[in-house]
This record gives sequence, C-alpha cells and structure tokens, in this order.
Amino acid sequence: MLGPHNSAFGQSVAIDKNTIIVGAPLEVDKKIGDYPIGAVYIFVRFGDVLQQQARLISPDANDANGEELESFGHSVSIIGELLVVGAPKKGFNPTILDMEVGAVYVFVRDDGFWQKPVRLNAIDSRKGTLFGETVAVSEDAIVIGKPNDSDQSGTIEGIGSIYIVSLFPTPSVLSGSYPSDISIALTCESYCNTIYYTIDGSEPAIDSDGLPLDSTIEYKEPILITDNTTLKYISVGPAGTTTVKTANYVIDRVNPVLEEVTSPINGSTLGELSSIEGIASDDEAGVEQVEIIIQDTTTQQFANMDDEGVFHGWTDTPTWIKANGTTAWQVDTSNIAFVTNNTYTVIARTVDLASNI
Ligand SMILES: [Ca+2]
Repeated sequence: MLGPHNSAFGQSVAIDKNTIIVGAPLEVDKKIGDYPIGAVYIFVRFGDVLQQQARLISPDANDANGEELESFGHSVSIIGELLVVGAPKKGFNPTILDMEVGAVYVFVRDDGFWQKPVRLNAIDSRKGTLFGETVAVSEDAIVIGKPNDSDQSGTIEGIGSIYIVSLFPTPSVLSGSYPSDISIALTCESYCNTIYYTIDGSEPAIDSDGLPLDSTIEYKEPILITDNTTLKYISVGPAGTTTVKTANYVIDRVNPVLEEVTSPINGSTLGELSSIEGIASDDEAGVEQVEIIIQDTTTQQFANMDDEGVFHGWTDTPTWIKANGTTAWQVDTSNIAFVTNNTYTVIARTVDLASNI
C-alpha cells in the first residue's frame, strides 16, 4: 500500500483489532493550500481485504497564519473507537504567533463515522517543545509526550515531559474512615459514557450489550454509604472499559476509648517522672492519636510542650501534648521541670481515624 507523493505516509502506524491507522504528516492538501498539513488514513479489514474507511485532516489546518508545517499524523494511537493524533509542530492558535508548540487531536468513531475531534493543548507550551511528538492510548488513559519541554522556569531545556489524560472515573470522597454516612458521586472528565460499580466487593462486569451483570449497578445518582463498604468501579467509553478501581470506606460512629493511664499509677508519690504511659482502643477505624494535658495542681499551671517534645515552661493555658503510639501510648516527660512536693494531674483524650473523640 502506497501513500501520496512526498507525504511521509507510514511515518506513524497503529492497529487495534480490524482498524489500521497510518499517518502521513507531510501530505499537502491542495484544497487548503500548498504547504504540508498532514493527514491520517484509516483502513478497516474486511476478511482479507483492507478498505479505506476515512482520511482525516486537522480541523484547523487552514489557520489564518498559514502554518507551514503542522506534522498532523506524526504520531497516532488507537484503541476501540478512540483515535489520538499528534501534530507536534502545530501553532498554538491563529492569533498567537508562537508557532510549533504542538497539539493533539482526539477522534471518536461513532457507528463507523469519525466525529469532529477535540483538540488538546499543553497550555504551558513554548515554541519547539513538540507536544504530541508521541501519543499512546489504552482503556485507562491517553498519554502525550513533549520531548523538548523545558523545566517550569524555562531555563533548563530539553528535559521532556509527558501529559496524562485519565479515562478513569473519580469518586467524590476518598478512601478512608468517616464518622457518619457519606454520599459518593462518581464522575469522569472525558471519553466516558457510562459508569458501573459494585458495593459488595465483587468485580463490576457488563455483558456485550453494556448491560450490568450480577450485582453490578449502572451509576445514575450519588451512592449513599451507611456501613463499611468496598466500592469497585469502572467506566465504559469509546476506548473500551477501564481497569477496575477500588475505594474502601469505614463508617465509624463509635468514639474511641481511653482505657487508662497505666504508669504512673494514680496517687503515686514519685522521686522522678520520666514518662507517662497508657492504653487506648477504638472500634472500627482505630486510634489515630492520644493527647494529654499535665496540670500542676499546686500552681494551677499547665506544662507547655511542643510536638517535637521540647518543654517550654508552665503556662496559664492548657496545651494538648501529643503522645507517641496509639493503642499503647507514651509521653516522654523527662524534660519537664517538675517541682518537688507539688502535685500533678493528667487529663488524656483520644481521637480515632474517623475523627471521633
Ligand atoms: Ca471509633
């Protein structure tokens, strides 16, 4: 199979199932002008025969500035009904004279017809950075290479970068522990038609007609989570079905328990006090932090200690001192200036991972 004269037909190729993509980035289109704008050819195999399904060009190839070399089709990648085409020498837009920043076009095939593409730009691009020099696509993401990119200040050139467009859905609430019911919205930004999920721990699955199987549910409205739940979710779009992602939610309505201060024992008379120790427990989420206040009951003042364990004297305002450990906790008090014959009171509290106190 041969391409048009001087078109660089075959500069890039890609295949998925019966569809073959060929880039011809130097092709001249006489209808638009005398300069190379590039083209992409799509062939579909029927039995042993390859038939041309479409010839695609950049929808903004006739920019007012007459960009002479766009290299549309320099890179191509296809999966399912989603085609990504790089044009690494494309100008930013007709009104900004910063040429050769590169652009990427995403085409979706609907019922055999290729729709008008969406153009992706690297908004921080500078001339000659070659956004779209390379492209790759899977069910999960579009990846775009910009091999001549410089660092953010623009002083170190040619370090390169990549851009990733995720095709995954995103839950509105992150995995974690929460003290009450939560409502989770699932959204996806681009190239996703339908989201499916399960809340029983099984893998979401759909049949060949896109109908949910077994305990799989088509997402239509936010999901109310009232108990510990494993949420698994996928999205389906022109690229196919994404890999299953999982989020875990713990609903913890139970306050943590500060079992006791184990050392020193309440009422002790001590020669020195180098540490205060105790135990705590929590249902569901688990203990996150134990804190104590140490009060001198003789002077009514409070020990002031920072998170690094440095003692800053006695003050009139209580300071919560963070303990080390969780279910078995300990505060190093060897730096605190206790006064002989004074008495001291310890107040302790604990918070769990769902923020219950
Ligand atoms: Ca709890």
